[in-house]
Amino acid sequence: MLEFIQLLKQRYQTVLTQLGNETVKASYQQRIDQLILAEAFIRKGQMIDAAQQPLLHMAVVGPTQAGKSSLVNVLLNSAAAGVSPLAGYTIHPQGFCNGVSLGDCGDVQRYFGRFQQLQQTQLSKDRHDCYSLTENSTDSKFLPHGVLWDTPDFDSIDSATYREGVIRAIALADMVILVVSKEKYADQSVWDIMAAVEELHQPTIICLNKLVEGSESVIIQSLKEKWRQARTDEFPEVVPLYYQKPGGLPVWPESRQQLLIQLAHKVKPAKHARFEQELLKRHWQTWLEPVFAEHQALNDWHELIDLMIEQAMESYQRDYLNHPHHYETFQLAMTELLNLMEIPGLARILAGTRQVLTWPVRQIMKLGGKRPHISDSSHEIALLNQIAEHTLIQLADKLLDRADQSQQGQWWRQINSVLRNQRQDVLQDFSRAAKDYHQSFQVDVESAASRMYYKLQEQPVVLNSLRATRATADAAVIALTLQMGGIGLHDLVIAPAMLTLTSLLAESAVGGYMHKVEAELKQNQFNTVKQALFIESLRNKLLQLPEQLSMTTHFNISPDQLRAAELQLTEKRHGLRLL
Ligand SMILES: Nc1nc2c(ncn2[C@@H]2O[C@H](COP(=O)(O)OP(=O)(O)O)[C@@H](O)[C@H]2O)c(=O)[nH]1
Ligand SMILES: [Mg+2]
Repeated sequence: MLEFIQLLKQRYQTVLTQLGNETVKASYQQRIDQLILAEAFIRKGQMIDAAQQPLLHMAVVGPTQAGKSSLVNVLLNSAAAGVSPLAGYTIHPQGFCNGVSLGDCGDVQRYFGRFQQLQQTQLSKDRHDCYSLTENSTDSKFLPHGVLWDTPDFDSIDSATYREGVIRAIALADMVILVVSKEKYADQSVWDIMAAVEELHQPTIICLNKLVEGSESVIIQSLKEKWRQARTDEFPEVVPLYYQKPGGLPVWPESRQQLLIQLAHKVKPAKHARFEQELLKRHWQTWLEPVFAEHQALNDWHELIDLMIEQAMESYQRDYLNHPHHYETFQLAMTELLNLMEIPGLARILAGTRQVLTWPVRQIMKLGGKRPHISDSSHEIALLNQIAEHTLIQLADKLLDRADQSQQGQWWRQINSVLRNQRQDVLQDFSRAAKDYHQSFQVDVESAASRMYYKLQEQPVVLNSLRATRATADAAVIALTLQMGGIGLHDLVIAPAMLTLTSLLAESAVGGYMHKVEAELKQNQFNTVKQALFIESLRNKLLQLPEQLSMTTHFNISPDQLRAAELQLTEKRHGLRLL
């Protein structure tokens, strides 16, 4: 699941850079933040699982200048955190150990992943993908043992650049100390963040800093309102911190000395896995919305291709298989039958040319390259190529319609341009497949001829009378002319001698059988053409086109990848962590 969330986040980041629409951009940015949070929260879960006794992490978060760093110092009873009157002074997560040693924090670096752990003094303004972890020897009256994190603000202008650090520090925390000042508590950014982390179920307190005596109850009331609008869980305890003389530090009230230690008891690491799952489920539909839309388009694309192929097959059937003047395959079987019949006077010459029809093609080539092969004059091949071309033209038309009408207009526009670029390639591949099919189908033609010939042998009277007929001799000459390259296949189909021979056979005792052979040949041909040309060549080529859609404008997460992730999302846990 972690990998999938990372992948999704990366795709969002890439696609975002290509977006023009500001509203969409903002919503994508929000999802990226949510994904960063989810990714970090899953890592936190892994950290809990791997540890014998998970360390307690506490994060101090809040808007700029609220006094977070100052409060960190108060809580630690030290001056470890950098305090400044300048906004956006703290820009890295900075952890301070309290009652634990650095050696106990080995898993923190694994949690932070690509973020690098540096000494506090090495943290630089130019690099945001780092954090510090510092041992602190002073004793704190207020803190439980663990790591206290000072975090960058999330509201100043520059915060976008170090936002990921804040999010990672927040997701690492088992409990949260929100610091707001009387000036800043109403900022939308504060409540956006508090809403976004609700699903992490972190025990929280609010420190209201820089208070002037007497103003507190009004502000707390208003804080409560803000909390209610952002969150559904209980309003947390508020610790008022009064404004001290200039340059002073906030003072933690003695009465609340135990507050954070008690809050730590509410931390329930065992529930983390459930919370993770809830978090993912809550956002899943929104996060995957553009992926679902692409899959829908992909699905429509498949359906469209299938529809086009059905139409193409109808044309093939109408304009070739069932067309009295165009259907040449059976006539070719007839010429082969003439060979087998060994017509007196012509048998020897015909036998010499027999290989013309014989598979494999290489043998034909051996006969000498000059003679055109029957495929070259085949009306069927020309027609098939025409149908393929026509199919692509119609497809392009349909794509333009979708580009105008569909919500995924962008997807259809781009697939159309991919199709335009690949058109020649698709047609060439088809044309090659058509030629291959035509040549290999001669085996079926020959076998149809042989079947008819065996049937004739069972009827010697018919066979002999046919042999002796003038029309047969004429037809045999036509066949010979065809095989010598003297005429093309189309001439064969309309040659009167061939027509006469065909009707003679049809009217003879083998007529019924001949029709059966012809019907079977056609059916076989229909299936073969559909499979080898329209499915294995054309359809497959077209189905692959979406793979060439730009990776920078599309998510290109496959339905399989999505299914695998969704399975993990819904799988019941059997004492094992699945996420
Ligand atoms: N006088 C006074 N100044 C404070 C108090 N808390 C914070 N400050 C000042 O507010 C400024 C910002 O504090 P800092 O802790 O750096 O805020 P951060 O940005 O939230 O980390 C600094 O100049 C602090 O000295 C306080 O209780 N009293
Ligand atoms: Mg600070």
